[in-house]
Amino acid sequence: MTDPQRADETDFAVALADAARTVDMVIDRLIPVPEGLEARVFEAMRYAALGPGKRLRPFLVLAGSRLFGVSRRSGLQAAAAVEMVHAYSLVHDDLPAMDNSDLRRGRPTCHKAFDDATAVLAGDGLLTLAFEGLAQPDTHGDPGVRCELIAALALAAGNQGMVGGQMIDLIAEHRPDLDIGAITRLQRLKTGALIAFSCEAGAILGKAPHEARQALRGYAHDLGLAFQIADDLLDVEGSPEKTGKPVGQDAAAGKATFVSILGIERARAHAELLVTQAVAHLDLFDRNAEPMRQAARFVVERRA
Ligand code: GRG
Repeated sequence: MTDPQRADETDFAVALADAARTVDMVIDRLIPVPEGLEARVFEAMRYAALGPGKRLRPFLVLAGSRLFGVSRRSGLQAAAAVEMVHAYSLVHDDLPAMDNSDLRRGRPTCHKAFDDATAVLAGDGLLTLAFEGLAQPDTHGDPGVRCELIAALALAAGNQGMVGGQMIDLIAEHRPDLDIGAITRLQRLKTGALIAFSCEAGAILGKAPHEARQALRGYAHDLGLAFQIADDLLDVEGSPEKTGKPVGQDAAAGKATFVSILGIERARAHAELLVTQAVAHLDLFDRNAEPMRQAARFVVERRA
C-alpha cells in the first residue's frame, strides 16, 4: 500500500519542479542577452536568477493563483517577478559589504563568478526588471490589478519589508542580546514579507474576497517564520554539500537567532507548531489548497 505522506511528498516534489521549470522559461524570456558591452550585466542577472534554487516563492504564487482561477500566464508573470526580487536579494546579501559569502546554491556567488560592481548592477537590474515585468499587460488585463500587485511587491521588498529587515539584520550582528520579539520582527521583515507577497499575489490577481486574503495572510505569516526557523536550524545542522551555501555562519558571527535563543529542540517544535497553524488557516479552502498545505510541511522538512 502507498504511504499517504510519501505520496504527498512526491506530488509536492513534482509540482515544485514543474513550477521551477515554467518560471525559469519566463525569466529566460525576460532576460535576453543583447549585443554590446552591457551584455555582461545580463549574463550576471541570468547567472543569479536561473541558478539551481528551490523556486519556493514562484511555487507559492502559482499555488495561490490556482485558488482563484487565475490564468497560468498571469500567475507566471508574478512568479517570475518575485523570484527575480529574491535572486537580487541573494546577490546583494552575498557581497563583501554584507555577508561576504563565496558559495550560493552550490556555486560561486555572483560577485565571485563576475566581480563586485557587476554583482551590484545585476541585483539592481533584477529588482528593476521584476517591476517592469509586472507592468506588462501579460500580467493582468486590468491596469488597476497590475498597480496593486506592483505596490504590494514594492512594500514587501522595500524599507517596510526586506530592505528594512536586512538593515536590522546587519545591526543585529553586533547585538547578541536581542530577544525573541526583536528576532521575530527582523525575520518577518527580511524573509517573511516576500513570502507573504508570494502567498497573496494570486488573491490580488484573482480579486479575491477579504476573508480569503485574510486567511492567506495568516498562512503566510506562520509559514514565513517556520521557513526562517528551518533556515536557522540548517545553519546549525546542515552541510554545505546539501544546502549549497556555507553553514555555521550565525554562530561564528555570534548572532542571535531562533536557535541560539530557543535551542535546537524548542526551535524545531516551534517551527512544527507554526506549520500546523499555517495549515489551519487554509481550512476555508477546498482540495485546491493542497499544494499550499504540502508546501508548509516541506518548509520544515527540507534539507536545503
Ligand atoms: C540585500 C536587500 C537585501 C536583502 C537580503 C533575504 C535576504 C535579505 C537575504 C538572504 C540571506 C538568507 C540566507 C536569508 C535566510 C532565508 C533565505 C531567504 C534563504 C534563501 O532562500 P531559499 O532557501 O533559497 O528559498 P533558494 O536558493 O532555494 O532560492
